[in-house]
Amino acid sequence: MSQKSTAFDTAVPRDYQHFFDGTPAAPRGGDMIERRNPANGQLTARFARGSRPDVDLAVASARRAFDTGPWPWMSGPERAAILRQVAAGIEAATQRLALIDSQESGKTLGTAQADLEGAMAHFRFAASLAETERSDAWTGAATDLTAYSVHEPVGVVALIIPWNFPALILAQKLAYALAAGCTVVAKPSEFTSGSALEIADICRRSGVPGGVVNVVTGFGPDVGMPLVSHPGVDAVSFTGSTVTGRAVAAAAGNGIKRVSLELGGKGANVVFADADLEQAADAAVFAAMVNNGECCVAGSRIIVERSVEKEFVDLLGERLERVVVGDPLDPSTDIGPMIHDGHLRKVLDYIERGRQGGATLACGGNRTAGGGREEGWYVEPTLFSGVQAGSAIFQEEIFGPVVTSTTFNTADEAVALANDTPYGLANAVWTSNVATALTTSRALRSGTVWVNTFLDGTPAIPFGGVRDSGFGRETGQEGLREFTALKTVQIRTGVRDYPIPSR
Ligand code: TXE
Repeated sequence: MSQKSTAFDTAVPRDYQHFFDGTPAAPRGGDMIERRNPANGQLTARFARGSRPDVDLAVASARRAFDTGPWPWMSGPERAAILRQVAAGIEAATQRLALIDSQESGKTLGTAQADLEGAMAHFRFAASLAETERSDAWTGAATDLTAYSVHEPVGVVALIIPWNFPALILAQKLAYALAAGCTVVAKPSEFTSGSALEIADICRRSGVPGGVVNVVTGFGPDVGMPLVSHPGVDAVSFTGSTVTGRAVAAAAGNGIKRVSLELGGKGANVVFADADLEQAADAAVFAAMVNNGECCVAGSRIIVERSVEKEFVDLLGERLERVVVGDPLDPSTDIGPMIHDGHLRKVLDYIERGRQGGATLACGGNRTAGGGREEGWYVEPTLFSGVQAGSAIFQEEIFGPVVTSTTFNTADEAVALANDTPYGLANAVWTSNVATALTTSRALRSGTVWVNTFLDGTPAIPFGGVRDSGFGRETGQEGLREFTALKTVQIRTGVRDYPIPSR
């Protein structure tokens, strides 16, 4: 089977339909959503505009595949072999998929390629989990009772995907749901649906039976909510905003469905005076600018010890001045445009609030022509220093190339500042002192803490948040467990003496 799939003419818009039962399906209503490339405003794709009848068909397809299909009953090694084929299929299609994600989201081609490397790694790691699945046995509880547990697939799962990492976040959920033996209905973002549909087709070509992976495209209220509340869906895995996550959790709770939520963050980079400041500054720029700053684990707040604040802000400023804003397809570009004009306005509005709130604008702060478009959706890398903890730019997720700097005097103060937002996804600590690293990382309230590194990890390490960043874990063994339900089987080999006598 050849999975080679090449790049395409970027000037020609691609048309996509839904994907049910292993084949494309036109939307019931017949409407399409037009997606314009945020880098140049040109039409890049049309997606089916789904509605409730499309959701019904997608869920029916996944339901059939789960209730009657071979997928949940296959052995781990059989599923693993297919998941590795999916990884190979993504590898063969990397150039095409990366172009699609870049054109639809505005992320640089390099970031899109890195996302696909990550996606392949998730499919390969999930394959290894599928073939090494094991559980507990209780053999000593009673002489004639043997019990064991089984991690069964939870059923039909809804995966709701945002626009910032279309292929990667899909893979962080899909690979593990498939490894567990679930069937899936994915709803990608209405801005970036192309790669999810292409990956669903790669799954089919790799041997995933029809109906196991379904994709229904459209807007959140039209497709996402009917999907979450659909009685045929057993569990929901959502990545997106806290506001939408609350509504998703409420609907899932109402249906007594398993739900996991990854809801963004406001990560801190806590820099102690004894840290390697050059290294910390390199990481801080990457942490704040990666994926155009549209990243849930962005290190968008610098919390720096007062004695080195000036030095550190200067190091950051020098580096940020060198960040290249421009055409996402140009290999020299570091950051591309914002996802859409409404988001651009939101980011610029935060910058304005920062200016008016008394923070010092150390660099950037403007919309820029970036890739040559006079009216592009580009924002300069922006740094505010002297930022107060109560301000909006310190508290709220900006989701753009904007980083703030705030000072501390003591380690306790540093921790209090880092924890002083409603979020709890990922933070980092920079220090050369092991005791400082251990005590600070313990006190930070977040699902991940990096020490002397940022955005590190492998598929084996679980990822997720606490507080307003959500709950549940993706990736690793824990990521698989989000898609399994524990059954215990108890076998009595002797004759039991019942307390109520039979008559
Ligand atoms: O997110 P939404 P948006 C944050 C970031 C960004 C903000 C808004 O701060 O600026 O959220 O982004 C689907 N029922 N993050 O508006 O609305 C929607 O179609 C069910 C952080 O794009 O949460 C899309 O597929 N689903 C985040 C997905 O939810 C609904 C990544 C996310 O969209 C729905 C993205 C509904 N009622 C944004 N409404 C992260 N955690 O990384 C929308 N959706």
